Amino acid sequence: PQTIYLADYQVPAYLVKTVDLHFDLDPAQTLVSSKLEMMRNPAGQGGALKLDGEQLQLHSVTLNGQRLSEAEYDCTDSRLVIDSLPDEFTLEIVTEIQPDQNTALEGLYHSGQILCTQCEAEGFRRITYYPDRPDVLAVFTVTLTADKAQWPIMLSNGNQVASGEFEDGRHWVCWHDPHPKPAYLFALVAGDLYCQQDSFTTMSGRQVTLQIFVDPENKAKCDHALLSLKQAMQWDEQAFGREYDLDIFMIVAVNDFNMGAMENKGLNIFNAACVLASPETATDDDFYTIQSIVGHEYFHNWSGNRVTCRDWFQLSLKEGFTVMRDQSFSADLNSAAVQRIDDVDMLRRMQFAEDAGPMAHPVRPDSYMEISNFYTVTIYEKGAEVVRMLKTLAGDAGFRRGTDLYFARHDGQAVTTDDFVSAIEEANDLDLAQFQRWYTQAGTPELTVECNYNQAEKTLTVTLQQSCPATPGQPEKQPFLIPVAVGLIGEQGQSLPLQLTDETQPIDGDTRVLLLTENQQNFTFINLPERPKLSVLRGFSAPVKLTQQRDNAELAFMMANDSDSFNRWDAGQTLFINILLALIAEYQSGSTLVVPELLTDQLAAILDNASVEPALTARMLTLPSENYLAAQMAVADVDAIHAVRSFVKRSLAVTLKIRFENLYQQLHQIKPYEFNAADLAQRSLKNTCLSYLMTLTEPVQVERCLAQMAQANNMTDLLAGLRLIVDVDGPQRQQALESFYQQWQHDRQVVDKWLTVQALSTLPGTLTNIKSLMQHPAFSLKNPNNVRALIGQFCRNNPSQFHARDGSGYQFLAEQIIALDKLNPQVAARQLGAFNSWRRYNADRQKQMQAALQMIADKSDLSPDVYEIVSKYLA
Ligand code: B3K
Ligand code: ZN
Repeated sequence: PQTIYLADYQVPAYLVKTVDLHFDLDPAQTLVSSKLEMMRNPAGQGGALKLDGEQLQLHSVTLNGQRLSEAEYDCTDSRLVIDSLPDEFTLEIVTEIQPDQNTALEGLYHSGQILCTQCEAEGFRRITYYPDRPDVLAVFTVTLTADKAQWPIMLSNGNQVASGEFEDGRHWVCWHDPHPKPAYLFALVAGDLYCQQDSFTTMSGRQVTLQIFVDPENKAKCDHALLSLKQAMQWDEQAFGREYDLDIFMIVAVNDFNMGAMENKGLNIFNAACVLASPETATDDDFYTIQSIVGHEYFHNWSGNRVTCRDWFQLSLKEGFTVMRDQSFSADLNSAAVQRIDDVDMLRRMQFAEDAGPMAHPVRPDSYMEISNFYTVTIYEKGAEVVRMLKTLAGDAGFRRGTDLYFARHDGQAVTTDDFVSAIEEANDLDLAQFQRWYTQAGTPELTVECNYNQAEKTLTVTLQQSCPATPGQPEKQPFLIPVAVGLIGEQGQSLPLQLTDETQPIDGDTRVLLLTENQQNFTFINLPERPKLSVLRGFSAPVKLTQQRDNAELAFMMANDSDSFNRWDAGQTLFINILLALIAEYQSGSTLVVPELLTDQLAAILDNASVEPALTARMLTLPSENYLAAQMAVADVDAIHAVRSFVKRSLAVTLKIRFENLYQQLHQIKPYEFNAADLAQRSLKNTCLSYLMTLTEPVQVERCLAQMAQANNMTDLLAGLRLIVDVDGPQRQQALESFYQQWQHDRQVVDKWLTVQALSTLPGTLTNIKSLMQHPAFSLKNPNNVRALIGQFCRNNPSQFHARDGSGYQFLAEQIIALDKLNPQVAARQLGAFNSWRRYNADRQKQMQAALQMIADKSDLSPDVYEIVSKYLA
């Protein structure tokens, strides 16, 4: 495969004014006729017309009404090239495709009883020959024809403008999308679908029809997504002044989908798991995720569709910004504090690992082999952090001025991240030249903080230092512009005034942002009669790794007293990590382990105050994951981490048993399910208590867990119980799994959860069980949700089993990737992520992982997707 470079970007040689597509739909063979009104791009370099195409059977090419002979064009595996064209012309191309054979789930494919498309990033070229690049925008008209009985519903982008029937039982529907768009936003859907309808009145008083299309069996699972959609539409009007721009907005749920969802103009297509919900079948986390993904895809209508990307190196222009928008939406609708904690937790676990590994790349990469590999946590989540920092720098009102300018200036255009930054810059009179390094330099900056208090002068000097480790292709880094939000806390836990040298008075408020621009800088706070404690990087004001010398007592103090809820949680996490790492060292040297009293006391205090902020309390009680602990060690010791983390959790449960039991009882109320912040918090804290109690391996706790499952009227409580029971080595385990399956085998979303709980079991024999589950009728390697639920969860989130000493986990993953690559390269390449940190383990495991990677690399006909990642991992 070839490497593509940002530096090679050229404007398109030809533009498409209008596309007129006709589909004669049939899963076995679909005929696609495309009529393109094209013109030479006056700004282009000239030359031949090169259209992209993959896995197409070409039937005919017609230029200005004249059918071309094969000598008049050049057709290869990936291109259709036509020379010596006039400045303006009409090109008609007829191709044939086989949706049934399409297991890659890119282009037009068959999922269950539905025909649907996925075109981002480069799937449209599997439908017809076309300039398949985001900077070619055209007006689409789409006519769909199919057998009416089998395909009564036929959808595409925009508005339905005409329809009719033929005598032979076939019918046709014509859709027109007035907004010029790149091909990656094209979509079509056909099937026998149930439709739930609603409406939304926009801020200017226009009525928009909202429709969700699902398989009839899912008709009771649409309410939450429809509500979320209306919430998103309203939120975008208020928060960003963005109004919807078509008369209809459609969402379709499909069972086979490579990712979460897709923002096709006016016709979002969703992975069924990311849109369908009912209290009996979906957990609180599912409800939460659905709200945020429905929001995310809707927000793309402006950040992505009305203003799109010039090229795929600019992917974070739409993804980073849209994630930042969906995070703000979730924060506004739920708990902002919990949202921030969860977002940062995920960033640190996933993105920091990516940034520290062989696939590290900047938010705006400068090269790639396969663009599908760059839909990463760096592009999405770090990209969102970068936009969030822009908001911190510009202030709330200034950021809004900037985004207003961006949308107004670039509406209908395909632009770059530079254009985005320029709009924020110009609307606020800022200089963001140095800030741009967040887009161009990969790696997680390391921020070191030191405080020196001068009693005589009553000053506190804060020394901030930054550095950034080398990443592939970037040995040296320039300093970043890092916004560091800080506060000062007195002995009594009170906020202290924030006044820097040369300032005549302290600023208002208890938090201020220091701008670190150099490798090292001092900031001196004055008028401080007592020695303050520094609360730094409040709200996680920048995506950096923080080093600050703080002993356990200081961390405990901050955990109890910091007015910034994120930093209270973070102090607790740091305390956990310090204690766990110290115990891991003792475990490695064979010493007896003792959990420090200070930790038990802290948790006791948290439990005693649980009613104040129950959702936050649940987070405060959650130990850092095994993978995250592994990332904190020079050489990750899987077995020690697992043993020590389990030991600490159990010891805490032993000491605090009464408190956990009382709190559990207090929170365990049977009432009708509702998705609201208070109930979510209650269930989350209750199930956290249960997870501690279950480490005690007492029959009474197992009874408690089984009783909760038996009484549960919602999936949150049922699944929380099942997760814990699968780690109990006894007959209850098998019984619980069997009865769960009996009850829910008809429901794909629930069956995937059933696969996942088994994939995450820490009992011996998990891998053997997974292998036999792969033979179960509920599992198919062709279904991405099945693969992620079983194989993906095992390899990524069950480290003590995946990293088994005999290498069986690695061997298993390599075999699955090789098999998957033949079916679905994108899903195969994703699974490689479990090997991302392979060089961080001990020599034995490194050797085994390397062998597994080599076994994949040795295959001759790898997809570009798998080839790129495997070769970068081994480099
Ligand atoms: N834009 C899509 C992702 C497409 C992935 C293509 N491999 C979903 C989203 O980010 O909203
Ligand atoms: Zn997106």
